Amino acid sequence: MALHSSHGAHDGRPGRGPAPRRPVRSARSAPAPVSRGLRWTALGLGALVGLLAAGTLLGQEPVFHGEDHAYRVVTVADGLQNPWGMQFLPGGDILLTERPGRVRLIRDGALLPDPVADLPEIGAGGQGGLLDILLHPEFGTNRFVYLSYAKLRADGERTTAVARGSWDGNRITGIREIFAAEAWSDRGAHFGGRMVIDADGYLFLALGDRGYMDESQNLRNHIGTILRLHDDGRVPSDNPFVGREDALPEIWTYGNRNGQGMAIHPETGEIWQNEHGPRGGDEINLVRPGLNYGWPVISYGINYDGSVLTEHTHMEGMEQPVHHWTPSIATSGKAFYTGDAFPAWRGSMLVGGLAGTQIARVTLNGHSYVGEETLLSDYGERIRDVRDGPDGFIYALTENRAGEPVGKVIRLEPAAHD
Ligand SMILES: [Ca+2]
Repeated sequence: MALHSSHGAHDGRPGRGPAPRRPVRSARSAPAPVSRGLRWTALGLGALVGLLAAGTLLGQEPVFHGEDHAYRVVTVADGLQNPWGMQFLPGGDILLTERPGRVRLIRDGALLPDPVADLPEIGAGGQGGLLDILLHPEFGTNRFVYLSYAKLRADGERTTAVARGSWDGNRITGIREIFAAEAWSDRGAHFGGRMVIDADGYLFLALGDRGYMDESQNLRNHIGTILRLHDDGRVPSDNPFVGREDALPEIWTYGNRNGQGMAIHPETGEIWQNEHGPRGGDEINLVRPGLNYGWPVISYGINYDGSVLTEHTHMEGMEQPVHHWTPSIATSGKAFYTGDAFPAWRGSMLVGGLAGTQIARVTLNGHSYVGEETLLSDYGERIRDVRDGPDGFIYALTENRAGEPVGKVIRLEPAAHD
């Protein structure tokens, strides 16, 4: 496995456009599917060997042996192109995004062939495109669905924006932009994009540094921050920088490099985040208002070319991460596990890894890191998002870095130890 083999972000391949879409195998009402033989030819011999190794040709699912639990990996849906975010609807159906600009629905266990939202124009390309999807905590009554995405401007620059629509049972309707960040750039990297809404109804959005790392310390724009908004995009009057002339009022935290995962702790209600370091120095952070998380003044990482990025790992007035990974696993989406299927894992923080092709199951003691177990290490897929399923299983999105339509929704289920 090559970690960060090229200069640039390890999260994607900037400049690479979306690949053509292929038919989806698991669609319940799909048109006549391409034959399996043709599909494997298209995927290449390497993928075929991988499928053989995984036992899927024999209808078996690979079983992995963790420290406390054995688990099998079940493919819920495949044929996806850079799936990025995933949410469970009441009843267990799944809404998910594909980065080129599609919202897909898994209904009764089958991926429907057609997208289920008419989106605003999405600035897809590089790491940008349609990003996260989020249901409002009061979804049962207001039906609100949030989407984050790269917004394209006439001059070709992009930023991260949030739109809100309503779920009508079959589609997301009435989608309109409620917020666009001051983070415009013609660069293709570090859009952030992960969202959560807390119990008080505030929407939090992670913004990356867009390739301008020093701007993460500049409060006059939204680059390298976490923002806090009302659920309709307005600015809360009690945000930490409201009233300061040298700061934008949406900012909740700053000095963040590229937040790709956020999750609310199921017991404390606290927001936890993980962000990509440069080469090394991926971080887990506890998100608290007004704080400076240090990028790029302090970091445990180095430049992609191996040179020193900063001499400092600590500085007064800047937060230490709860944990950092060197080498980077390229942290992605995250979740806290609350299910019953894997009792020994309950309370764990699950962190996806892209380059690290894993789910890191992190044990915390309060605000302290205790240790971690690497899940899916032999599975060999980039993990883009992790979710705590309502059925007690763990769900994840996998992707191919080149943007080929081989992404999957997978589910970890308990398996008997041999
Ligand atoms: Ca930091």
